[in-house]
Amino acid sequence: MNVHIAEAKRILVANDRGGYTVPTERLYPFQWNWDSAFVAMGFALYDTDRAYRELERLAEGQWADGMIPHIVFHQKSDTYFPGPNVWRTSHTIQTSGITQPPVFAIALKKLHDAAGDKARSLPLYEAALRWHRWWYAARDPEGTGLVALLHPWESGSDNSPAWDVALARVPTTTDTPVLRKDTGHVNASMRPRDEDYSRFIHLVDNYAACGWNPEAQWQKAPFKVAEIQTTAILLKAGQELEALARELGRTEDVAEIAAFNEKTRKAILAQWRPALSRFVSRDLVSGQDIEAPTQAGFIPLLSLDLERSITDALVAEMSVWSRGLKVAFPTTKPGFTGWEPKRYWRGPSWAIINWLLIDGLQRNGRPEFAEQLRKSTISAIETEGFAEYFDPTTGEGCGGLSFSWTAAAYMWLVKPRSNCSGE
Ligand code: 9WN
Repeated sequence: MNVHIAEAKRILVANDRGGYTVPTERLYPFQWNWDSAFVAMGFALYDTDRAYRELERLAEGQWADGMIPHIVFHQKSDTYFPGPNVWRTSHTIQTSGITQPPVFAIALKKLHDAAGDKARSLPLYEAALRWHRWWYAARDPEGTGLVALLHPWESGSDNSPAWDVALARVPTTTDTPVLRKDTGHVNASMRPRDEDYSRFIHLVDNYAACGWNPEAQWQKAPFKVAEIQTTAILLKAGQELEALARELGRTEDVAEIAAFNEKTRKAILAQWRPALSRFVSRDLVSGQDIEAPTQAGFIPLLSLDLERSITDALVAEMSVWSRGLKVAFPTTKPGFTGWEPKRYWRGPSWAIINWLLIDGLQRNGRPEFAEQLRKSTISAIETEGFAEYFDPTTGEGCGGLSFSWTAAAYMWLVKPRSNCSGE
């Protein structure tokens, strides 16, 4: 076996905490939502029982209203802030109060394809459908087809320059003391700034004061962004959910899911901006497009069959961003004022983002560019190890080490290409 695959599997064993996988020890000592979905796809390649466990344990955190939270606090740990006492939620197992990108149904489809265990897939399918209904009810109450985030942590791209304008409106005052732990684990120059954390916690205080009620939060939210990356992931997950509904004999759900998907497909297309050669998010507080150049604008490749002219423009723009880099794809356009190649989501390259882009490029008939990105991601990991992310200019592995989703991504990326997208 390839030594790196053996190492990737070893990391997933080391990060196992009893049927669920922490992203990495100490820095992230709980179960994170989209991390676990990526990890489940990794397990689906060689241990489908463990892959089902990963999703089942995540679904234990699902709220009565359908939301699957961004963190499930299965066990206590004092190495992370903010912990359950800051979130003040009321689910049986302690959880955070916000969500994360809905990769879950994408993972379930790959797992069901690999294991074909209808009895085990069905409850997870039902959990995914309840979550998708929650997205449309709670985060798109006006029925636009784009879903909104009320906290930057919900995007999974916490300190992206995409939030700079919208987040600047959020006060830095907090009721909860901000007692960061992350900067005790990794260098502060790689992490969000203190000011970002004050605003993040201001939002948590604000929503906790709403009793985590979605309608009250929607009314009170000082941060509300109809976000293109999350919406594009939701559409891909919706497409997989529609296929699963048929495969699992839930034909009564098909029309509902197909209607979600069609509304969202049209809404994403309406966010195409030819002058920028990207799709854009919308700031729902100001009503303005968010034009900051981030990776999010290319993620619709994953879930839409785009016209040739749009794919050509996206790929041309992606090539410009990637020029001269040691590891593509940068999460912020190099040279942009907000670009910082080591600071988390303000420039670095992430294996899971590349995985989504590679699948999207393949879907849209650009295998050469997909292949370039795949090789550069594999080589970064083989050279630097399973780091949380990579400095695109030097290739240096940054952030947390022995990172679970980098291990899962590696296993998918080294698979023979005809199976890469699982389709
Ligand atoms: C907040 C676990 C998570 C990822 C996110 C990443 C980071 C948390 C943090 O770590 O976010 O959710 O405390 O920085 O931004 O994408 O899911 O790996």
